[in-house]
Amino acid sequence: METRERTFLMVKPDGVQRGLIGNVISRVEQKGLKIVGLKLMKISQELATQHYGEHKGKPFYDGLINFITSAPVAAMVLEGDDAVDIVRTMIGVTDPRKAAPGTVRGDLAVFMGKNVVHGSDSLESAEREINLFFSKEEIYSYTIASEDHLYD
Ligand code: 3AN
Repeated sequence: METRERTFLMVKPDGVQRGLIGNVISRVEQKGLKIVGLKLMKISQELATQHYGEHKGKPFYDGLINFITSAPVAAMVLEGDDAVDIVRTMIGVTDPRKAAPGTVRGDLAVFMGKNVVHGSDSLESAEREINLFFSKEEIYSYTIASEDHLYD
């Protein structure tokens, strides 16, 4: 028996500007993950520094904060068995040049700083990021019709 998990996925400003929100959402829906939270939002300076705190002091940090606050992002909470690992596999490794074809970054990006999406890298990060970006009222528990056909 797998564990039903929730994870955080965000289409970053480059992805929104390039019209890739629909592409990313289609992949998520077709895979069988349930969207339980979804919104377009502009990330504040404060939220950006909380979200990317682990990178503070790195050479790319200031650029990363400027970039992530520059334009709207599409933020999502996704639910499914092993959702954290599944989404990480679907988005591909950080460097799009090394990301496998078939992944979001492998298919849609060419440059490290503009890699279209962010996805939580562990269950702990997922919980932290979901709480940073979403209030309890913005997350919905519901059944999707296809659920019986996705799991045993
Ligand atoms: P991921 O998004 O795959 O979890 P992280 O958390 O290591 O990767 O990095 C967060 C973001 O910081 C990346 N998505 C990327 O935009 C940027 N980044 C990471 N490493 C570099 C780097 N060496 N040069 C430029 N940007 C980077």
